[in-house]
Amino acid sequence: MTTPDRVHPAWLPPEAFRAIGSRRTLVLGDGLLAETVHDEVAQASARYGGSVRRAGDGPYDLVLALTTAEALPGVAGEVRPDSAIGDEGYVLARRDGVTVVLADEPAGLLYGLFHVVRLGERAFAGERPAEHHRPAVRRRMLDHWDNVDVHPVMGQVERGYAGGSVFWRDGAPRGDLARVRAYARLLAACGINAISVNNVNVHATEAHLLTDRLGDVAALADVFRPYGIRVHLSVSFASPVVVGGLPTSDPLDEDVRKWWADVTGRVYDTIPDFGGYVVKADSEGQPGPFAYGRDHADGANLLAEALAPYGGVVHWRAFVYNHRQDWRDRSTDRARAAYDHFAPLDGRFRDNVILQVKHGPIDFQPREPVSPVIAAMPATRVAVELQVTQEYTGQQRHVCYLAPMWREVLGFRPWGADGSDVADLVGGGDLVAVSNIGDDPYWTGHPLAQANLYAFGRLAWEPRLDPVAILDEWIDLTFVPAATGDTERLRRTLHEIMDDSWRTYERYTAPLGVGFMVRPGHHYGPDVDGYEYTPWGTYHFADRDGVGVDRTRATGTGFTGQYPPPWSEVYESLADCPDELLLFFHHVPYGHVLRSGSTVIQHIYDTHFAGAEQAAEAGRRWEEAVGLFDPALHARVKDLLDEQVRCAEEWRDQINAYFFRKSGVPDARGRRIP
Ligand code: GCW
Repeated sequence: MTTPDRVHPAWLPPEAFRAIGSRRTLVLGDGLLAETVHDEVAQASARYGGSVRRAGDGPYDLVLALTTAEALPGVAGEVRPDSAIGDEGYVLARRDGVTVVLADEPAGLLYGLFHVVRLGERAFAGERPAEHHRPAVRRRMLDHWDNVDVHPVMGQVERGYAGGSVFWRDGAPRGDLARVRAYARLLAACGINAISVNNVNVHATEAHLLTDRLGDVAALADVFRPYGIRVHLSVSFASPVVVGGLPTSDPLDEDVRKWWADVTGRVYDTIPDFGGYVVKADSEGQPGPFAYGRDHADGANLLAEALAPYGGVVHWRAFVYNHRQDWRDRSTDRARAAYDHFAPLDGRFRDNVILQVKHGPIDFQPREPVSPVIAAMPATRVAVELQVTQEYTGQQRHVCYLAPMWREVLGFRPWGADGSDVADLVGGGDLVAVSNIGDDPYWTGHPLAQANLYAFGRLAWEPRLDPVAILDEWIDLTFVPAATGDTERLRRTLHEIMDDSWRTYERYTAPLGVGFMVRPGHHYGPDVDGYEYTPWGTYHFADRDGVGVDRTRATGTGFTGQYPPPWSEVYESLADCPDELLLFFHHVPYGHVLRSGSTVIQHIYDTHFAGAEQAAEAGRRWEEAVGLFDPALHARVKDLLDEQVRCAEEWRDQINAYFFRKSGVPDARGRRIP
């Protein structure tokens, strides 16, 4: 695989700062983040011949100022709003040839600066009425599944597809703080403001990050702080036993409570702006309150109580299910598990507990309904968890631009057309995602997977952004500033390859929302029955007559009843259920006619032929674009597209052959099925 000789700048190439760096800028404000803004402008100015001015040393082309500054010069004073701008917000305006960014707090200045970077020359053209920008979501967080020690099965980064960790290597801090700083900068530029720095599966070494290895976490916090990013830590629920030497971790035990209070106090002595704990409890073998006959409210409240005096929060994951279920038992339904565990606890969590819910009820499949838990807990703070790392969406070997999927999730209205959508529900709260970066020179393995990280940050800031527009922003930052060729063609090529890539991926993988069908263990590539007779709860139930999981109340597991109306009715009904989720909710004969008019079996054949063909078409588009991109990047993407085309054909042939052999129904169009 081709590799560049330096770390790729992603969406912050130096050239993206040309517009700012070639002008006269005033930065007015004190504090760490204002210094960051000053340094960013100074570096850009040094490169492009502009200057950072002092107050009184006008004229200026750009003013970045805190509203608390004693005297705002000229137009900055005129555009200053009467009402509060907010902690992270900013006002952008342009008048009389001066572009102004005003903020109440330094974080707003930083986000305003990166907005000007995004606009480039457009920020300095014409007039611009005052626009008020503020994040819709208060905490915009990335979870790293990075291990400190190399895990014997999962490696340095669990489910990481971009090399090792940028934080840890072989049991120790990696020590490359310049790389961490470059990462912090990229995250701030797309709006991320919180990060957890270790895997939610907390193994023996990682448990010590909370205590004797806290200094390693503090060193990272020091690097993230100037970019407005708070550090959080995944902790083991069994910490009192594992690192504290207590005989129990029972959440109602007095010594256990005192232990957490003491330890947490020391954490805040060391890292005063520490964000809080992330916990995966009673899930896939991780310890939790069930061992003591307690429930998840008892468990989460224990940690919340310890964090409360310092303003810290617990992200308590709702990914709790029985991973040792008997495949013969068709009444147990993994999709039900999170709701069954957590909905009855609504109202019992302390207000600094945030229940972190995966966006779908199963596990980050390319297509799932939105988790019913998100709407089921009005008295609980709920965070939605997305997966930027492409565990089930091509593992950063396939192009799969995920913003369209996330946009659908955020736009879902659990109570129907007149009710709130998921974006409203997380508004003011938390949106979390599992990071997709590693120590790969392109950060994300597949260079085009950078767009997913960028898009997550932007959607967390403004959940109603259009995925195509986000992609344009990303292209304009990442490729256009340094491009030498036809930038319109470059843009067009990337849109052709990426805009619909999630749906392409969906077409050539598991059909109609049934999910999984991946190779057990590593989860890459097709294996239709790979999980069918296992304890993991991810089945498709295909036989000679039909396929799908009956989750209806009438004849199935009753999962549809976890939704409020209208969805409880829509999903229950064979006639009304959306095609793309049909096999998630219903077991149907192969001849069942979809809303689209096609039969299930013909739909399977058609989408698999089409999906593999679309992958091949993407490969051809990319080959034609040689010369428009940096040669090393072009070569890396080409290698990966070759693999995607191969793998998509493998999916097509395995899925089509499997269902042809089960059903005996030939393809109506007579194509070759092996
Ligand atoms: O999908 C599963 C992954 C695990 C992961 C788990 C989780 C961190 O296969 O690797 O563990 O989800 O979200 O906790």
